[in-house]
Amino acid sequence: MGAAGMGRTQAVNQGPPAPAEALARARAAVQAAGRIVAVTGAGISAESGIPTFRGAGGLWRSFRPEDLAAPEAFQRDPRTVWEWYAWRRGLIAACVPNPGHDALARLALRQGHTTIVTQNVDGLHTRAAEIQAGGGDPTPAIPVEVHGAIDRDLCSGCGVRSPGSHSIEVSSVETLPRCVVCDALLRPDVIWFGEALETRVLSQAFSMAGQADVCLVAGTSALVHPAASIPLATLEHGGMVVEVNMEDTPLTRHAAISLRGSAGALLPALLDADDLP
Ligand code: BV8
Ligand code: ZN
Repeated sequence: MGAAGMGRTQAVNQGPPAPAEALARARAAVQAAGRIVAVTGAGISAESGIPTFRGAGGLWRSFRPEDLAAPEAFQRDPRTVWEWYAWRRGLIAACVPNPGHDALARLALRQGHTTIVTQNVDGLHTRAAEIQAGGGDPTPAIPVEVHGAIDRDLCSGCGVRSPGSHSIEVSSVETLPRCVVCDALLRPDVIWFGEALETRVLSQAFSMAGQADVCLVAGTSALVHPAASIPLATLEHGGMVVEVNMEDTPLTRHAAISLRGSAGALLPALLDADDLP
């Protein structure tokens, strides 16, 4: 039982059950696949209690992403940006991986040729990898984090990275965290809108997708580029896209199979080996 078995996970409307025939076809494709790349978005963390960006009650429903997740916003008003990220850090710290994260981690640990690529910055895939590895080597299930990690700090001056603190005083600019090396303001180590993704990380994600037989896309609106194009690399290589989402996305028309339902319910049904207890 993953941590989700011990922690609280969020019951979400799982929508109508995915047709058994589509699920069986997707299961067969995954089992026959030599190489698999999973690309995840905020939807896979919804059942852990982390609001998505664009859905109802989402993180960005109340303001535009450019208002906070952008270098200009940090330049203009670092205090408000830190207030939002400190709040998100606190929220995430109280959440645990859910059965969707756990099933992906078990597949990667079992199957050996599975790469998890995530747009999420919440670190839940890493926590699921460590829990599911049960003291063994979690590395095969550690994700490629294309948008960075919210629990790491990055110096806005000299680029030094450090573990993010959970007790940031956001009452004034003067109390915001500063770099011990150059005294510039620290920022969360995430990729903001208008910022380039790390070339090495992005090339790794596209290269793995370009070698995959199946790209399993779970919980993303497929609106944010260049991450949204990663699954297309699998198609160009002759592989197939299998989508898990509560609704249609721009990727749905590219998917050989698109399963409607929640990642927390569908991924264990799709991925867990037959002989799992
Ligand atoms: C770049 C980190 C170039 C920060 C994030 C026009 C103007 C300006 C820019 C652009 C433009 N057009 C395109 C761009 C580029 C822009 C972009 O794509 N904008 C979009 C909005 C149009 N991209 C960029 O700016 C990127 N950089 O292009 O740089 C460049 C090149 C060289 C030199 C300089 C610059 C940088 C993009 C990265 C932005 N950072 N996050 C933070 O988190 O605070 S993006 C943010 O969105 C998150 O990372 C998130 O993961 C990502 C994608 O969102 P989703 O994960 O898909 O989440 P969403 O809420 O949208 O959807 C959830 C889905 O889950 C839904 O489909 C829902 O149905 C489903 N769901 C819900 N519950 C469940 C579920 N599914 C299954 N089970 C459930 N239970
Ligand atoms: Zn510095």
